[in-house]
Amino acid sequence: MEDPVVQRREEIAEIYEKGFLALSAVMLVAFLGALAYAAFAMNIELPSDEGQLNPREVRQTEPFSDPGPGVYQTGPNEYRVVLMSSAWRFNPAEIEVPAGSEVTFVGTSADVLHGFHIEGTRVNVMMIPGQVTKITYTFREPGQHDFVCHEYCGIGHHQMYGELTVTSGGEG
Ligand SMILES: [Cu+2]
Repeated sequence: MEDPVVQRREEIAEIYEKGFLALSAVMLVAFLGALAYAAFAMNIELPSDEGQLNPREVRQTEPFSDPGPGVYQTGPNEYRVVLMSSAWRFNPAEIEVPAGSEVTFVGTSADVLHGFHIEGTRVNVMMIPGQVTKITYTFREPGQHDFVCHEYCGIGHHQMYGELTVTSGGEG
């Protein structure tokens, strides 16, 4: 016959164990739910890996050689910005798109590590030498957004900024 005190302790331990197992399951579902909400409802996504290139030959490599840095319309409401970061400027430093545009930024660095952050948006990526970064964002409201380099890149870092203008001009 087992000691009733020991038996009671084992029963209590089992209740706690089941409780914590249930709590772990609930938290797992809650965290997965939060992740799904961020990804689908809030449209938060990670910048995607567009491939690598030889950092010494950025200016001879597509799309940075051809068509080269700039803003290109790719569809009725779609734009592609080929963005070159180098000490200490962005090319292009001025970007203009109409409201409602889905803009895909394809960028890299021609020298050292830079950052690219468009204030007021979730566009916030690193520009890594040898790495091509891609991120897509839809600008719904007309307005102006400054964009800055947010990775310290040398003595001219504070001058490394640009401006993105979302014009009200047409949803077309
Ligand atoms: Cu910088």
